[in-house]
Amino acid sequence: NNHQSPVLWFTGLSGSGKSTITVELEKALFEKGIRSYRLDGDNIRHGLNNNLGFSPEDRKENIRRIGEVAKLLNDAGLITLTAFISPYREDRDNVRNLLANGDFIEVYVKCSLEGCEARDPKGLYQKARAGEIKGFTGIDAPYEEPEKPELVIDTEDNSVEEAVAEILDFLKDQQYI
Ligand code: GGZ
Repeated sequence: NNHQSPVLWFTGLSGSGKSTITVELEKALFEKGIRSYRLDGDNIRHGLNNNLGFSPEDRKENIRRIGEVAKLLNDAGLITLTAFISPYREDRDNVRNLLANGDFIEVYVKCSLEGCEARDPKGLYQKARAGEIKGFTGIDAPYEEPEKPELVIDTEDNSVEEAVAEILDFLKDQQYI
């Protein structure tokens, strides 16, 4: 085990499966006796970032603060899992550069807009299509795909279990666990 703990930065559209995968990954790591910490909308957007909305500026600030928190958790030696759309390439790259030791693992949770919209677990796409939510990612706000992610997880055709297994394999290959 040659590495410091990584930050696994999950990015992808709403409904792509980021939260579900990170919850299950955290459980799988816990069962192996590995401590991790998960940052997501529930503990960040409702707390630290409860003054931020979804304008481009606010999303940028959202990601900047999450990057700083991830750095602190990483310094404390925890595997850190973050589950945010993080739609802008530049903002993700800024976090990558903040973690200068190279332990930023960009995980692209890939699912087509059609696929995410068909799931629509919270009915948000429907609201966005109806114009009840403005600036919704994928509808009338951009999502910039990662160009060189360390890992691509296709959730269009794969189960959550398969996704978790793939990430665990990657972490083993890279000698993180
Ligand atoms: C995208 C929105 C929006 C808009 C509310 N656009 O499926 P969800 O509900 O649980 O995930 C989405 C979440 C996105 O927050 P993030 O902090 O991940 O976004 S970002 O990284 O861009 O800052 C969705 C909900 O918040 N949501 N309005 N306009 N998603």
